[in-house]
Amino acid sequence: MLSEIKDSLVNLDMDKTLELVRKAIDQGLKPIDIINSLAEGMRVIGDMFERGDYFISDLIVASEIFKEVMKILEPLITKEKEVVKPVGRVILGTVEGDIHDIGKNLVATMLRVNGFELIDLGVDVPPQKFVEAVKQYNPDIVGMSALLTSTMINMRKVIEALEKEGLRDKVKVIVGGAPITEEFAKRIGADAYGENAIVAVDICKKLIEELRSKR
Ligand code: B1M
Repeated sequence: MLSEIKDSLVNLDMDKTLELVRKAIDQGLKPIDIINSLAEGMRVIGDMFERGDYFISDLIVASEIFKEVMKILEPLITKEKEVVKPVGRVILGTVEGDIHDIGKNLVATMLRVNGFELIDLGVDVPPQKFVEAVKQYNPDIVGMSALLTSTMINMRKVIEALEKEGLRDKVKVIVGGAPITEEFAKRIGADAYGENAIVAVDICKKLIEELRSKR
C-alpha cells in the first residue's frame, strides 16, 4: 500500500493518491509511515526533474498533492498525541532565496504536536527577519530549513546576524533540509542538524534540556 501511494504521487495522480491515503488510514496505517512514503516519492520526482523527465510545473503539481494529503493527515497526527504545556518556543523559517516549505511545514507540525510553541516565519526569510523575531518572541530555539545548495549558506548569515546582535548565546540553532549535513551544520556554527522531522523533535527536546540546565 505504501509503495502504491509513493507511485501514485510519482505519477502525479492527485485523485488516486488521496484515495489510497484514505484507504491506508482505514486499514490502520500510521500517518507518519504514509508521510515517509510521500517524502520518498518527492525524492524520486526531484531526480526525474534533474534528468529532464519532469518539469517545474510537475514539481508544483507534486507539492499540491503533498499539501492535500497533509490536510487529511495533520488532524490525525494532532489527535494521536495529547498537546501538553509548551515544552519550549521555536522560531522556524526557510532561509532567504528559498521557497521550499513542505519539509519545514512537516517539522512545524511535528514540533507543535509534541508540545512546542511554534512561530513560523514562512519562506524566503532574510537574516534580519530572524533577528527581529528573536527579539520579539524570545524563543528557545531558532530552526532553519534550506533545500537549495545555493541558499544553504544563508543559514550561516542568520547565525552571523544573531552573533552581531548579541543574541546567539540566548538561543539554540537547529538546521535541516535535503542538502544539509551534520558536518555543514557544525561548520556554520549551528548547535544541531535534524535529518528529518521526527529526529528534529528529539533534538529540540535535548536542546531545551541543555538550555534549562544552563539557566
Ligand atoms: Co525544487 N529543487 N526547485 N521545487 N524541489 C529540489 C530541492 C531539487 C533537489 C530538485 C532536483 O533538481 N533534484 C533542486 C535543488 C538542486 C540543488 O540545489 N542542488 C531544486 C530546484 C533546482 C528548484 C528550482 C531552482 C527549480 C527552477 O526554478 N528551475 C526552484 C527554486 C525555487 C526557490 O526556492 N527559489 C524550485 C522550485 C520548487 C517548487 C516551488 C516547484 C517545489 C516546492 C514547493 C513547496 O515547497 N511548496 C519544488 C519541489 C517540490 C522540489 C522537490 C522535488 C521536493 C522537495 C520536497 O518537498 N521534499 C526537491 C527534490 C528533493 O528534495 N530531492 C526539489 C519532501 C520534503 C518532506 O522533504 O524538504 O527534504 P524535505 O524535508 C525533510 C528533511 O529534509 C527535513 O525534514 C523533512 C521531513 O522529514 N528537514 C528538516 C527539512 N527542513 C528541516 C529543518 C529542520 C530539521 C529537519 O530543523 C529546523
